[in-house]
Amino acid sequence: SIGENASEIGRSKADIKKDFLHKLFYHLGRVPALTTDNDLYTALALTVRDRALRQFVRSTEQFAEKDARGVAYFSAEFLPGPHLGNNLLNLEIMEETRQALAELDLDLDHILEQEVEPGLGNGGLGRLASCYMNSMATLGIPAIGYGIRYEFGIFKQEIREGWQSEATDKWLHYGNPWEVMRPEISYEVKFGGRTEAGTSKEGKYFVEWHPESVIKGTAYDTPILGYQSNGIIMRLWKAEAVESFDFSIYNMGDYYRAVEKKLRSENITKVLYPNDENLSGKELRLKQQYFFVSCSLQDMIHLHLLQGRRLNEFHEKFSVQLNDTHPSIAVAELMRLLLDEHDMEWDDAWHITSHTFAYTNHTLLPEALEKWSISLLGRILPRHLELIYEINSRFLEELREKGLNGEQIARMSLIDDHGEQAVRMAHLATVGSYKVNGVSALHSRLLKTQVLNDFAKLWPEKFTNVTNGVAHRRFLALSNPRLASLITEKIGDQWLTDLTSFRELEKYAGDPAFQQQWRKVKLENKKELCKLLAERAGVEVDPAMLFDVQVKRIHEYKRQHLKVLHIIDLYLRIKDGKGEDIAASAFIFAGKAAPGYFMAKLIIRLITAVADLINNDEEVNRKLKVVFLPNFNVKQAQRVYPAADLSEQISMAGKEASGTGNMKFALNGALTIGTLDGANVEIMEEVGEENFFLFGQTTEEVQETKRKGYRPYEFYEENSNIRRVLDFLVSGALGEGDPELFRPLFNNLVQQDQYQLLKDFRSYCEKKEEVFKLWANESEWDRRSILNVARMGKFSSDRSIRDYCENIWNVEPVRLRD
Ligand code: 26M
Repeated sequence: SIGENASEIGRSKADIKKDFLHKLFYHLGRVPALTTDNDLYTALALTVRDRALRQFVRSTEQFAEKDARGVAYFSAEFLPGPHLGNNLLNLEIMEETRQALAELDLDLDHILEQEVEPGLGNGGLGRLASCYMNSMATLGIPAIGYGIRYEFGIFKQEIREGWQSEATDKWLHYGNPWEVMRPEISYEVKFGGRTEAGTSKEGKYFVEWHPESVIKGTAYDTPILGYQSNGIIMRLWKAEAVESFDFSIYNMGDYYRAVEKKLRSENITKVLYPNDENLSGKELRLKQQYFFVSCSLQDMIHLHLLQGRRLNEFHEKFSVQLNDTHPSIAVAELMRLLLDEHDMEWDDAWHITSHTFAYTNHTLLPEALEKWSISLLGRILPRHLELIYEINSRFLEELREKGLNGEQIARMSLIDDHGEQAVRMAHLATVGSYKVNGVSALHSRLLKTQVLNDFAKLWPEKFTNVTNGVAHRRFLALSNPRLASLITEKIGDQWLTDLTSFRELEKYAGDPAFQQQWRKVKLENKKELCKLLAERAGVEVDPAMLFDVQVKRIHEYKRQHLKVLHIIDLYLRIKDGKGEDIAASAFIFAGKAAPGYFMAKLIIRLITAVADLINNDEEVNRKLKVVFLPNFNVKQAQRVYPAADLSEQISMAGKEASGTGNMKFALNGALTIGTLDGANVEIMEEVGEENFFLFGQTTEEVQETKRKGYRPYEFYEENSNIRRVLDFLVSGALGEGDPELFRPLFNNLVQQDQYQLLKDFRSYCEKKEEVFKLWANESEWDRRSILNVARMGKFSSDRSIRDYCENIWNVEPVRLRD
């Protein structure tokens, strides 16, 4: 087989060195004496890509041989992070490569630094998709990830005069050595126009769609490796014009018009939309969603038929996981392909469709639930709108037959009739899927009892939970090599494929010698982060301080400003000469705000203002430092988690669907201060309440507070601490002396406080006192840190993927031969 023929690709130091020099010379036209850093990076990446592609080819052959059932993961976002280091780890050639380069007087770490990561996602949802790719590959799941090859990923964040400013992310500027373009794998996607119904000679009803425009999607494949052997691909679609215009038949005027058309077509995959932005009415966003879904389904059908199978058994061979509602137009598109392009009858097509898809919900925030107006849908996808109406009318008829009342039926309809008529994409996804899951136990429960309650009552067996997990190989083995080695020395390395074996660390938690080694690792990691903080934020931090870290997208529900209010409280205490019990702390923040989200941007401005005040005040800056690290991404994340002492997971209960940063921190030995929200609940359950700093209201208490009529103003009036801190916001002491700068935040907190910061403030401050106290007891802190890590086994994405396989996909791992 082809896979066997490629076996001359070696893994020894000598093989790697030879291939690296070969790439440098023949691919890039360089000799070692005359190279740029990017040449070195590209040559090494190509050397490693060969090996990654070989794994992919071999895995694919074995999947095909076994005729195994497979998974297509549909996601509008992927955040793979830097590939090079991860691939070296998964191929187990890190040391060989390091030595091969050293013989050429080159430093692997310096080369790793050069990689520009693909920022093709916003945050948690996109990163989760990439963690799952690694775990599916590791477990031998026949899988493919389908998505969009955005030319510009998530914007690059810069801080200018304390404010966020956005720059375009030109991640393809130096080329992308990891992808393979597949010009022969391309599909046409139609947009706009009108439909026409007719009856064939045989008397069969049919619909023809006469589109206004047609765009071509071309596949770009990136191999994603699992640990030790398997490789799968992430297939991303790029939009292009259909006609390859022919010089000779155009005069000059038409030539330029043709070029213009080409440019317009390419617009579809130009740029990733930031979330937290009001996307309703964003025509291009709808086009992106439909574009990638249509290409992917056509590709799957093509593959299926190519293997000599019948379309009737499509759902027996594939499960399609919808990563949120972004790809949910797939339900209508598969119906269209089966009905209009493959002549199937409605009932057969619906059977296949509704047994193919499974839907993961990632948020309960009402403003984040996708809706597309009927007018926009009708204009861009006229055939799909008809199909959605038909799906809806059959569904509502079923409800009527079951005896549901008009109010229930209106609530469940795929069409929202309040204001401008719109399609509720979560309802379409739920009706069109055989399984629906939330991403943590709490979130799945709230999904069933609140947002999708009517559906859960109708189809209780459809609803399930899969708690998120993280790629522990990337977020521990790769990014925290010191801790990884220390652990491996103690318990061996089987944790790389079985994180639950970390349990064996428990017996060393109280061992003073081990604690000391543990502490030393953390200190070294903190020293390294200090370099980054000095370089990128211009702040000198003492590595002995308590590193108290909150890194995640900036959003009011995540309550970064709760942490800021507490910092101000500490500052005022120190100024009053009452700061003895405060542990010397570095408060570190990072995260992007959606460009149009004013409050989130103001929170960043508040952090930088507090940082300026505190870091420059000789009276407090030996005790407190505040840092905002710009442009948080996967690369930076890998340097932050290993250096954290305290992880801030302080969202208002009921709002964070899961969180995954919480897991990455705990895995690296940080203790958590957090609410009972998302996966925090399960983390606390695993590590033990006594090893977790819990504060704040529960989801039920939050809802009760709201029901009773929450009046944040009373906290301002009655709690002198809160009043002092809030008044400070508008005192002119912050942000160049303009007392009005933070007025919108002040007003918001005192008048609405939608996320009940003030209600949880006292509880948070009290918990921080406990944190400070424990920090003074080094060995007890270390003991708890070790126990946290020892009990993280559940939160590997390997476990999540096994759950998906068993509860949703009904897919068996394929035992792969080496
Ligand atoms: C959109 C418009 C206006 C305001 C907010 C939004 C919006 C908010 C969240 C849109 C999408 C959102 O969710 C996407 C997302 O990334 N969700 C995250 O998914 C992770 C993986 O499951 C979870 O760990 C996070 O808790 C969840 O927020």
